[in-house]
Amino acid sequence: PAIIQRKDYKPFPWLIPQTHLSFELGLEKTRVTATLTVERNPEAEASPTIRLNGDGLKLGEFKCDGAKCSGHTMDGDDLVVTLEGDSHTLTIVTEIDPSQNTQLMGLFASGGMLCTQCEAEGFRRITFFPDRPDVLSTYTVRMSAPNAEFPVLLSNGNNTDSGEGEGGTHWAEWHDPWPKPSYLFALVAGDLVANSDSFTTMSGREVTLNIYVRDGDLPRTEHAMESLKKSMVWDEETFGREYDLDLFNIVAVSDFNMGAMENKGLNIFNTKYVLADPETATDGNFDAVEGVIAHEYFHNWSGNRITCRDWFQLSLKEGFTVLRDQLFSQDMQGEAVKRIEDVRVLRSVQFPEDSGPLAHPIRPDSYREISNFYTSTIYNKGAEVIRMMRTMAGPDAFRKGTDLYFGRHDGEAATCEDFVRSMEDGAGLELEQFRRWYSQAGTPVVEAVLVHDGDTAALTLKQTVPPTPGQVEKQPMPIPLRIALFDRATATHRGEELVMLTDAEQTFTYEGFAEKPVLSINRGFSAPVTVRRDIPQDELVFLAANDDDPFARYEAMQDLVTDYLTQVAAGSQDDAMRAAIGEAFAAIMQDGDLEDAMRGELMILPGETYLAEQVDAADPGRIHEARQGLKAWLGETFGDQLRALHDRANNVPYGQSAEARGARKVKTLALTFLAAADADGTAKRAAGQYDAADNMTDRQGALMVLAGLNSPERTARLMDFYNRYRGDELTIDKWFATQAASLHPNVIEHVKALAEHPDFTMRNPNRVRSLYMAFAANPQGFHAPDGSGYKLIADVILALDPINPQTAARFVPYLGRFRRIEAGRAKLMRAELERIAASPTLSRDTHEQVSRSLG
Ligand code: B3K
Ligand code: ZN
Repeated sequence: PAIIQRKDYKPFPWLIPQTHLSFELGLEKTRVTATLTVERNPEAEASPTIRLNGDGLKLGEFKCDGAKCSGHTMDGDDLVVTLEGDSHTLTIVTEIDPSQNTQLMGLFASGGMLCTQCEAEGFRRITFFPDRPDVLSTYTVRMSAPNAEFPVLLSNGNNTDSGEGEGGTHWAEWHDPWPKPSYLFALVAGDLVANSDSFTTMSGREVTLNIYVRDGDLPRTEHAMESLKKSMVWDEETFGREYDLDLFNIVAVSDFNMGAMENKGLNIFNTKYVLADPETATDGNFDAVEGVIAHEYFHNWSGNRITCRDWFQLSLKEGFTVLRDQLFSQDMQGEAVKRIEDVRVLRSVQFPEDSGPLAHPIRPDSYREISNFYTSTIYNKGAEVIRMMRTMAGPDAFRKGTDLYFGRHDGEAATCEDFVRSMEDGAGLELEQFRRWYSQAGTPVVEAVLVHDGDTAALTLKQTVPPTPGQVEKQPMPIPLRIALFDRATATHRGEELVMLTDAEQTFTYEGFAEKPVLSINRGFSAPVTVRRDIPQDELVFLAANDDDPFARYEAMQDLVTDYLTQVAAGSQDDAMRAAIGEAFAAIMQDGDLEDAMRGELMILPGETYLAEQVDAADPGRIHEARQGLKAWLGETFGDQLRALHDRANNVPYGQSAEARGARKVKTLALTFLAAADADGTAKRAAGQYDAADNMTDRQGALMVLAGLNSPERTARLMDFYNRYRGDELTIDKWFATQAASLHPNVIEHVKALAEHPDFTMRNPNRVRSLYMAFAANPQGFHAPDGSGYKLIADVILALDPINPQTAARFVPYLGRFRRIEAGRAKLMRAELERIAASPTLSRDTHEQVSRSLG
């Protein structure tokens, strides 16, 4: 299959000022008539033909300027038309069957409704079109459909007209005044009800807001509506961005490949990121709804008003929009905890990606299937790179930079380079060397050594950027590190400073330290790097207790535990170190100044994937045992304190206050430590939490703990959960995921049995992810020493690939990590990848991921 290269970009030779689409909608048969006005693009090299992309489409009628035309041929899936004049009108008829569209790209059916997903290349499954983000067109859409089945007809922009048709049909016309690329087109037809509200923008425009769901789901839409209104105010206040249509629609659908989609004026969401109430949604779900609603809304400027020139620029909209949603959530929920959560995701997903065979820069140089590049690197590392610019500039200058970017490129399909230049001109940054963050892959490693002599402290920083596929040699990156030097006696410092490490090695000196200070570095996680600091254990303990930067405090605790666990996994047990961890842990549990939300963060042990990343040839089995061993020891040693913590938190009534949310977090966390130490006693305690629960956070938390235990309480509560929520898709997803993610020794058998459950289906991505992604991310099941976990996931990939290649390909990275795993398991993982590769009918998606993984 063809490799697309960033350096080959050429502007499209034609403009498409107007796109008129007419749909005769039906679940099994939809007829699409596209009428395009085309004109030569004066800024592109002239071409005698126009290439209209298609994917699996059959051309029905085709006309040029209203007449039959012979000057067109099929080239593979594309339609290529010879055009003699400077402007023409093309009429194209296609017929599609949404009910057979299991890929969920283009126009597809979900629970009796019809909806679209066009990013990145789904529009070409609806009609022939230059399906690339730099072709902007003004869309007018007419839909007609049977009234009874599809009473609601939606598209982008404004509803301009509607009426009754023949034979029980009706029709609606929509017009979007803002030119957009095809990937932002959307259509929805179905039997839906709306939660309606309104918002007045900063200039006084009244915007109607609707969240469309299936009848019955309406009571679960309030949180999404509140989140939307908060997002709209926040973007006005923080980035000066105002909404630009009179209508903003959101539609929730059950079958969706990802979280949501930012189509202009008509966001389409996975139900998972819309529906939430205390009975069925955890606190994590509430936060995810708020974050994704914000993310898609913010795309209206960072993505829609300014879109991407080509898909290599994807991080231009995604990295920036993730940063915007992170800053929003920090403002809504508290900066410290949100920052820790975001870093945890980065380290457990993006760092492994960046150290493996699929590593790529945030602006890649080539791809075969663009769907494979909606990665944590593009999204999360992309956000970190822009966050560093904000850290270097400060929030006010950063805002000047974004203002300039939005002003300069409004209405354009822009590049990462445009963004960087706006930051240079608007925020006053010098970013020549910084551009390497866009072109070099791999997580930089910074070694920090602090030496004290006389009254001088000298900090030496060395950086290396590891080799990644296709990039062996790396140049030093500019790395902004927020640091502070603590006086141990007073537990204070003289103020934080921002150190810029720009060379391979640099030394920074500080005068006036009679005693050796304690180094706090990369505070707030100011740079997405791995810091290896040569620091005595007692200094980590000191920072874990005293650092005034909450992230740095968390980090000290993580480093302490990481050092200990990697040693244990390597076969050496340091009891003094464990005792030090115990002291720090107890101090955290008892610190009266800490909010529970932060207490919880400090108590969470580093994850197994992260731990595995810290060593060469990781043995997942030993890492798992080491981590469980420490949990058991802590649960045993601090059993009384943990039970007291659980009891205290249990007495806090349900609510959305930070206090109540924090209490729920430490409540279940306390159980996880207790369970590792005392299975029987904790099974009873967890069952008590389950039975008394008046919210999903407590209920699922208790169920999660029980699912890992061999106890009668386990079976009874799993059955209760299923019967209680039977028929409620999102909650039954939790039932599948909780079992697949469990610590139970027989998890593989459980997963295999669940795959046979009548509620399991390969057709619904949420269900597939609930069962199999949860399992693939469960180290003790997935890394079973006999390779049965690998085989299971390989079988899933092979079975899912013909149904939904995009989702199938998302499982490949779990197997692709074999180079970082010990030899015995690595061989088994590799063998499964080779088995997949040998399949003659792989999709482009899966084929690309497997062949890159095998390298
Ligand atoms: N832009 C979409 C992602 C589309 C993924 C297509 N495979 C959602 C988002 O990032 O907001
Ligand atoms: Zn996005």
